[in-house]
Amino acid sequence: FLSKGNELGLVAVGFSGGQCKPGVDAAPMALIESGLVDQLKNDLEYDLHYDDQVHSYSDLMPKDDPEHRGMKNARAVCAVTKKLSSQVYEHARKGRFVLTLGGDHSIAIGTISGTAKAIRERLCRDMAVIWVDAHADINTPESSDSGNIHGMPLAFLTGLATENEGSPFGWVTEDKRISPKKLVYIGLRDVDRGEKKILRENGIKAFSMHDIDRHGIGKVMDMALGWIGSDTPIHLSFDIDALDPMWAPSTGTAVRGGLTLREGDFIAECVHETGSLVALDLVEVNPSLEQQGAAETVRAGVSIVRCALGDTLL
Ligand code: 6HN
Ligand code: MN
Ligand code: MN
Ligand code: MN
Repeated sequence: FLSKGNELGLVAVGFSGGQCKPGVDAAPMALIESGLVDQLKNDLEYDLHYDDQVHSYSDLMPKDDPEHRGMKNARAVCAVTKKLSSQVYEHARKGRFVLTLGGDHSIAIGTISGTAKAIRERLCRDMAVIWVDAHADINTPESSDSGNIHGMPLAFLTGLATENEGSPFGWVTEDKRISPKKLVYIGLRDVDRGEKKILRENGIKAFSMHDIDRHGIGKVMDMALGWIGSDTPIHLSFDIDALDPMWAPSTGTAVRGGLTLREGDFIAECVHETGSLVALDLVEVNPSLEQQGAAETVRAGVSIVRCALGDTLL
Protein backbone atom coordinates (compact mmCIF):
# COMPACT_ATOMS: atom_id res chain seq x y z
CA PHE A 1 0.00 0.00 0.00
CA LEU A 2 2.92 2.27 0.52
CA SER A 3 5.37 2.60 -2.30
CA LYS A 4 5.01 2.30 -6.00
CA GLY A 5 7.21 -0.62 -7.03
CA ASN A 6 10.90 0.03 -6.89
CA GLU A 7 10.96 3.80 -7.32
CA LEU A 8 13.61 5.41 -5.13
CA GLY A 9 14.34 9.11 -4.62
CA LEU A 10 17.93 9.67 -3.51
CA VAL A 11 18.87 12.95 -1.85
CA ALA A 12 22.47 13.76 -0.96
CA VAL A 13 22.84 16.40 1.74
CA GLY A 14 26.47 17.05 2.55
CA PHE A 15 25.67 19.51 5.29
CA SER A 16 27.61 19.92 8.53
CA GLY A 17 26.14 23.08 10.10
CA GLY A 18 24.17 21.26 12.78
CA GLN A 19 27.38 20.62 14.70
CA CYS A 20 30.94 21.95 14.83
CA LYS A 21 33.18 19.35 13.17
CA PRO A 22 33.91 19.62 9.45
CA GLY A 23 33.98 16.49 7.32
CA VAL A 24 30.47 15.09 7.68
CA ASP A 25 29.64 16.97 4.46
CA ALA A 26 31.84 14.51 2.54
CA ALA A 27 29.77 11.49 3.55
CA PRO A 28 27.27 11.30 0.67
CA MET A 29 30.08 11.20 -1.89
CA ALA A 30 32.05 8.67 0.15
CA LEU A 31 28.99 6.43 0.43
CA ILE A 32 28.17 6.74 -3.25
CA GLU A 33 31.78 6.19 -4.34
CA SER A 34 32.01 3.07 -2.25
CA GLY A 35 29.38 1.55 -4.51
CA LEU A 36 26.08 2.30 -2.81
CA VAL A 37 24.29 3.63 -5.87
CA ASP A 38 25.52 0.79 -8.10
CA GLN A 39 24.35 -1.74 -5.56
CA LEU A 40 20.92 -0.17 -5.24
CA LYS A 41 20.50 -0.14 -9.02
CA ASN A 42 22.10 -3.42 -9.99
CA ASP A 43 21.74 -5.76 -7.00
CA LEU A 44 18.48 -4.47 -5.54
CA GLU A 45 16.98 -3.27 -8.83
CA TYR A 46 15.76 0.13 -7.77
CA ASP A 47 14.74 2.77 -10.28
CA LEU A 48 16.80 5.68 -8.97
CA HIS A 49 15.75 9.33 -9.09
CA TYR A 50 18.84 11.15 -7.93
CA ASP A 51 18.71 14.77 -6.76
CA ASP A 52 22.24 15.92 -7.27
CA GLN A 53 21.86 19.05 -5.19
CA VAL A 54 24.97 18.60 -3.10
CA HIS A 55 26.42 21.86 -4.33
CA SER A 56 23.31 23.98 -4.60
CA TYR A 57 22.84 24.07 -0.82
CA SER A 58 25.93 26.21 -0.47
CA ASP A 59 24.17 29.01 -2.35
CA LEU A 60 21.64 29.08 0.47
CA MET A 61 24.15 29.86 3.19
CA PRO A 62 23.55 33.16 4.98
CA LYS A 63 26.52 35.46 5.37
CA ASP A 64 25.54 36.48 8.83
CA ASP A 65 24.33 33.80 11.22
CA PRO A 66 24.41 35.00 14.83
CA GLU A 67 23.17 32.76 17.65
CA HIS A 68 19.41 32.50 17.83
CA ARG A 69 17.86 31.18 21.09
CA GLY A 70 21.32 29.77 21.79
CA MET A 71 21.31 27.80 18.53
CA LYS A 72 24.44 27.83 16.38
CA ASN A 73 24.01 28.38 12.61
CA ALA A 74 20.21 28.51 12.95
CA ARG A 75 19.74 30.33 9.66
CA ALA A 76 21.99 28.00 7.71
CA VAL A 77 20.29 24.92 9.16
CA CYS A 78 16.93 26.51 8.43
CA ALA A 79 17.80 27.25 4.80
CA VAL A 80 19.07 23.73 4.10
CA THR A 81 16.33 21.83 5.94
CA LYS A 82 13.55 23.91 4.42
CA LYS A 83 14.83 23.21 0.92
CA LEU A 84 15.41 19.56 1.75
CA SER A 85 11.89 19.26 3.14
CA SER A 86 10.37 20.17 -0.20
CA GLN A 87 12.76 17.88 -2.13
CA VAL A 88 11.82 14.93 0.09
CA TYR A 89 8.15 15.86 -0.06
CA GLU A 90 8.21 15.82 -3.87
CA HIS A 91 9.68 12.30 -3.96
CA ALA A 92 7.34 10.93 -1.28
CA ARG A 93 4.29 12.53 -2.84
CA LYS A 94 4.98 10.53 -6.00
CA GLY A 95 5.08 7.32 -3.96
CA ARG A 96 8.84 6.95 -4.10
CA PHE A 97 10.87 5.56 -1.24
CA VAL A 98 13.14 8.42 -0.08
CA LEU A 99 16.76 7.72 0.83
CA THR A 100 18.64 10.71 2.26
CA LEU A 101 22.37 10.59 2.83
CA GLY A 102 23.62 13.16 5.38
CA GLY A 103 25.13 15.24 6.63
CA ASP A 104 24.67 15.67 10.34
CA HIS A 105 21.41 14.77 12.06
CA SER A 106 19.96 18.30 11.88
CA ILE A 107 18.93 17.38 8.32
CA ALA A 108 16.18 15.16 9.76
CA ILE A 109 14.20 18.37 10.30
CA GLY A 110 14.00 18.49 6.51
CA THR A 111 13.49 14.82 5.74
CA ILE A 112 10.87 13.92 8.35
CA SER A 113 8.85 17.09 7.83
CA GLY A 114 8.78 16.28 4.10
CA THR A 115 7.65 12.66 4.45
CA ALA A 116 5.18 13.39 7.28
CA LYS A 117 3.39 15.93 5.10
CA ALA A 118 3.43 13.76 1.96
CA ILE A 119 2.19 10.64 3.79
CA ARG A 120 -0.60 12.61 5.39
CA GLU A 121 -1.73 13.93 2.03
CA ARG A 122 -1.27 10.73 0.04
CA LEU A 123 -2.40 8.10 2.54
CA CYS A 124 -4.31 10.12 5.16
CA ARG A 125 -2.07 8.52 7.79
CA ASP A 126 0.15 9.71 10.59
CA MET A 127 3.63 8.39 10.09
CA ALA A 128 5.82 6.78 12.76
CA VAL A 129 9.55 7.46 13.20
CA ILE A 130 12.14 4.93 14.37
CA TRP A 131 15.19 6.85 15.57
CA VAL A 132 18.31 4.67 15.90
CA ASP A 133 20.97 6.65 17.74
CA ALA A 134 23.22 6.78 20.80
CA HIS A 135 21.57 10.16 21.46
CA ALA A 136 17.97 11.33 21.79
CA ASP A 137 18.36 14.51 19.66
CA ILE A 138 15.31 16.04 21.33
CA ASN A 139 16.82 19.01 23.16
CA THR A 140 14.89 22.23 22.92
CA PRO A 141 17.04 25.29 22.22
CA GLU A 142 16.68 26.04 25.94
CA SER A 143 17.57 22.56 27.27
CA SER A 144 20.61 22.18 24.98
CA ASP A 145 24.04 22.64 26.53
CA SER A 146 25.87 22.66 23.21
CA GLY A 147 23.66 24.85 21.02
CA ASN A 148 24.27 22.32 18.22
CA ILE A 149 21.08 21.79 16.25
CA HIS A 150 21.87 18.13 15.44
CA GLY A 151 20.91 17.54 19.08
CA MET A 152 17.49 19.18 18.57
CA PRO A 153 15.70 17.95 15.42
CA LEU A 154 13.06 15.92 17.26
CA ALA A 155 12.07 18.86 19.46
CA PHE A 156 11.00 20.79 16.35
CA LEU A 157 9.54 17.75 14.59
CA THR A 158 7.29 16.82 17.53
CA GLY A 159 6.31 20.41 18.29
CA LEU A 160 7.95 20.37 21.72
CA ALA A 161 9.91 23.37 20.46
CA THR A 162 8.16 25.80 18.15
CA GLU A 163 8.95 29.09 16.50
CA ASN A 164 6.80 31.88 15.16
CA GLU A 165 6.44 32.54 11.49
CA GLY A 166 9.47 34.43 10.26
CA SER A 167 11.84 32.85 12.79
CA PRO A 168 14.22 30.19 11.42
CA PHE A 169 12.09 27.12 12.20
CA GLY A 170 8.69 28.78 11.94
CA TRP A 171 8.13 26.85 8.71
CA VAL A 172 7.93 23.53 10.62
CA THR A 173 4.17 23.73 11.02
CA GLU A 174 1.73 21.16 12.38
CA ASP A 175 1.14 19.48 8.99
CA LYS A 176 4.86 18.64 8.86
CA ARG A 177 5.18 17.25 12.38
CA ILE A 178 4.88 13.83 13.99
CA SER A 179 3.25 12.85 17.26
CA PRO A 180 5.61 12.10 20.17
CA LYS A 181 3.52 8.92 20.59
CA LYS A 182 4.64 7.75 17.15
CA LEU A 183 8.35 8.13 17.90
CA VAL A 184 10.40 5.09 18.97
CA TYR A 185 14.09 5.13 19.88
CA ILE A 186 16.56 2.26 19.67
CA GLY A 187 20.15 2.26 20.94
CA LEU A 188 20.16 5.20 23.35
CA ARG A 189 23.05 5.49 25.79
CA ASP A 190 24.01 9.17 26.01
CA VAL A 191 20.88 11.16 26.84
CA ASP A 192 21.14 14.63 28.39
CA ARG A 193 19.43 15.31 31.68
CA GLY A 194 16.91 17.71 30.13
CA GLU A 195 16.16 15.15 27.41
CA LYS A 196 15.42 12.43 29.98
CA LYS A 197 12.80 14.74 31.46
CA ILE A 198 11.31 15.39 28.01
CA LEU A 199 11.12 11.64 27.25
CA ARG A 200 9.48 10.92 30.62
CA GLU A 201 6.98 13.76 30.54
CA ASN A 202 5.81 12.97 27.02
CA GLY A 203 5.66 9.19 27.41
CA ILE A 204 8.06 8.65 24.51
CA LYS A 205 8.92 5.02 23.77
CA ALA A 206 12.64 4.34 24.02
CA PHE A 207 14.74 1.17 23.94
CA SER A 208 18.17 1.93 25.37
CA MET A 209 21.27 -0.28 25.18
CA HIS A 210 20.17 -1.57 28.59
CA ASP A 211 16.94 -2.88 27.07
CA ILE A 212 18.90 -4.50 24.24
CA ASP A 213 21.24 -6.17 26.75
CA ARG A 214 18.30 -7.43 28.78
CA HIS A 215 15.96 -8.69 26.04
CA GLY A 216 18.16 -9.09 22.98
CA ILE A 217 17.70 -7.19 19.75
CA GLY A 218 15.07 -9.63 18.41
CA LYS A 219 12.66 -9.02 21.27
CA VAL A 220 13.37 -5.27 21.24
CA MET A 221 12.43 -5.10 17.55
CA ASP A 222 9.21 -7.01 18.23
CA MET A 223 8.35 -4.53 20.98
CA ALA A 224 9.32 -1.47 18.95
CA LEU A 225 7.30 -2.53 15.91
CA GLY A 226 4.45 -3.66 18.16
CA TRP A 227 4.27 -0.19 19.68
CA ILE A 228 4.00 1.35 16.22
CA GLY A 229 1.43 -1.19 15.04
CA SER A 230 1.09 -2.73 11.61
CA ASP A 231 0.00 -0.72 8.58
CA THR A 232 1.64 2.45 9.86
CA PRO A 233 4.10 4.12 7.47
CA ILE A 234 7.59 4.27 9.00
CA HIS A 235 10.44 6.72 8.51
CA LEU A 236 13.75 5.25 9.76
CA SER A 237 16.36 7.79 10.82
CA PHE A 238 19.67 6.01 11.41
CA ASP A 239 22.56 7.82 13.09
CA ILE A 240 25.72 5.78 12.47
CA ASP A 241 26.86 6.58 16.04
CA ALA A 242 24.21 4.09 17.23
CA LEU A 243 26.80 1.48 16.28
CA ASP A 244 29.66 0.88 18.65
CA PRO A 245 32.83 2.82 17.73
CA MET A 246 34.41 -0.57 17.11
CA TRP A 247 32.31 -0.73 13.93
CA ALA A 248 31.77 2.95 13.18
CA PRO A 249 34.57 5.03 14.71
CA SER A 250 34.48 7.88 12.20
CA THR A 251 31.61 9.95 13.57
CA GLY A 252 31.42 13.27 15.42
CA THR A 253 29.97 12.17 18.76
CA ALA A 254 31.02 8.55 19.23
CA VAL A 255 29.87 6.79 22.41
CA ARG A 256 31.18 3.40 23.52
CA GLY A 257 28.89 0.53 24.41
CA GLY A 258 26.81 0.57 21.25
CA LEU A 259 25.22 -1.79 18.76
CA THR A 260 27.20 -4.40 16.90
CA LEU A 261 27.28 -4.24 13.12
CA ARG A 262 24.85 -7.19 12.96
CA GLU A 263 22.45 -5.58 15.44
CA GLY A 264 22.39 -2.45 13.29
CA ASP A 265 21.78 -4.46 10.12
CA PHE A 266 19.15 -6.55 11.94
CA ILE A 267 17.21 -3.42 12.92
CA ALA A 268 17.23 -2.30 9.29
CA GLU A 269 16.19 -5.76 8.07
CA CYS A 270 13.28 -5.95 10.52
CA VAL A 271 12.00 -2.53 9.54
CA HIS A 272 12.23 -3.48 5.87
CA GLU A 273 10.29 -6.70 6.51
CA THR A 274 7.28 -4.73 7.79
CA GLY A 275 6.70 -3.50 4.25
CA SER A 276 5.82 -0.13 5.80
CA LEU A 277 9.13 1.67 5.42
CA VAL A 278 8.72 4.86 3.37
CA ALA A 279 12.02 6.66 3.99
CA LEU A 280 15.51 6.23 5.39
CA ASP A 281 18.08 8.77 6.58
CA LEU A 282 21.70 7.74 7.09
CA VAL A 283 23.55 10.45 9.01
CA GLU A 284 26.69 11.42 10.93
CA VAL A 285 29.23 9.43 8.89
CA ASN A 286 32.31 11.67 9.00
CA PRO A 287 35.05 10.21 6.80
CA SER A 288 37.64 12.79 7.87
CA LEU A 289 37.78 12.04 11.58
CA GLU A 290 39.63 8.73 11.54
CA GLN A 291 42.40 7.63 9.23
CA GLN A 292 41.90 3.92 9.76
CA GLY A 293 38.26 3.88 10.64
CA ALA A 294 36.79 6.01 7.86
CA ALA A 295 36.46 3.25 5.27
CA GLU A 296 35.05 0.89 7.86
CA THR A 297 32.46 3.45 8.93
CA VAL A 298 31.42 4.09 5.33
CA ARG A 299 31.14 0.36 4.80
CA ALA A 300 28.92 0.03 7.88
CA GLY A 301 26.70 2.81 6.49
CA VAL A 302 26.38 1.11 3.11
CA SER A 303 25.44 -2.11 4.84
CA ILE A 304 22.68 -0.48 6.91
CA VAL A 305 21.20 1.10 3.76
CA ARG A 306 21.28 -2.18 1.84
CA CYS A 307 19.54 -4.02 4.66
CA ALA A 308 16.84 -1.37 5.02
CA LEU A 309 16.25 -1.51 1.28
CA GLY A 310 15.67 -5.22 1.20
CA ASP A 311 18.99 -6.97 0.85
CA THR A 312 18.83 -10.39 2.53
CA LEU A 313 21.49 -12.80 3.72
CA LEU A 314 20.01 -15.74 1.84
N1 6HN B 1 23.75 13.49 17.16
N2 6HN B 1 23.00 15.69 23.28
C1 6HN B 1 24.17 16.31 22.72
C2 6HN B 1 23.82 17.72 22.25
O1 6HN B 1 24.74 18.45 21.84
O2 6HN B 1 22.65 18.11 22.31
C3 6HN B 1 24.73 15.47 21.57
C4 6HN B 1 23.89 15.44 20.35
C5 6HN B 1 24.37 14.47 19.31
C6 6HN B 1 23.56 14.55 18.06
O3 6HN B 1 24.61 12.62 17.38
O4 6HN B 1 23.03 13.44 16.10
MN1 MN C 1 11.04 6.09 -12.46
MN1 MN D 1 21.66 11.76 15.96
MN1 MN E 1 24.04 10.45 17.73
